[in-house]
Amino acid sequence: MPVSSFADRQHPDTIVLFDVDGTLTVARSFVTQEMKDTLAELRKKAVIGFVGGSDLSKQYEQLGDGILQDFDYCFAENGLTAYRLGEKMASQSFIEWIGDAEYNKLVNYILRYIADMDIPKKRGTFVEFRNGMINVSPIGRNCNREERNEFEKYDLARGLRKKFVEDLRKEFSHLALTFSIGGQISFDVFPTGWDKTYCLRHIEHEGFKKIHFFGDKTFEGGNDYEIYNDPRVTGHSVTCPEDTIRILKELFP
Ligand code: M1P
Repeated sequence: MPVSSFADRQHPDTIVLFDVDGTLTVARSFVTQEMKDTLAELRKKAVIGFVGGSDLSKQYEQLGDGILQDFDYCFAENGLTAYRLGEKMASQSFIEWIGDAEYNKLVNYILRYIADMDIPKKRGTFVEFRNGMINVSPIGRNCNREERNEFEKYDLARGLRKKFVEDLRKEFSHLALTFSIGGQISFDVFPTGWDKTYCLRHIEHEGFKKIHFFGDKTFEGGNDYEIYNDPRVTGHSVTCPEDTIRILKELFP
């Protein structure tokens, strides 16, 4: 069985998967040394992986240059970009799924919608095109940290992203798309089913007997909700990276 790749672990048939923002790191921030040490210890006991909504470049920024060596599985964009023991795994792409004609209609609608939004600041990169999804941000992904925090507060008080997503759902109801608000300034758009449970496809033939998942956005509408509630998974809801460490110490003393 493929789990023999992990025969050096105390529990080679146990995998522990982690969300990134709010679970391994503070949102869009760098991982602490304490968390790195905790994960290195855990890796002696079980197989470990992360499953983030962001693309791989952001996970490099947050978890460090050594992610392909430090984690057994790296799942970016919910697993649409996937690595096992440093080797890239085959996956699908959003553009192949949707096709250029529908994609153009979607992106044109989004850009017109943002052009008409009356918000105090607009920067750049309103649509980020990724392998397994697009990411849409009314302020634009080029905003700095202060502008990012300001936008988050502004949006929380007015529900701008919530309304944007409702309007998109109506306009593109003929497409099986999911709109997921997972971070501070944006939302992700991907085919329904390509949420974080997508990454389980990459491990389902590995023979793991126990799959743990740690995430902070486990509430309905949060981007950890589906995997946290998946019957194949034992979910752990955390409030911050320190909480993750606390639970890990209890589970793997
Ligand atoms: O991992 C959660 C989200 O992180 C970022 O969101 P934001 O920039 O809005 O804080 C994005 O990478 C998003 O895709 C991701 O879901």
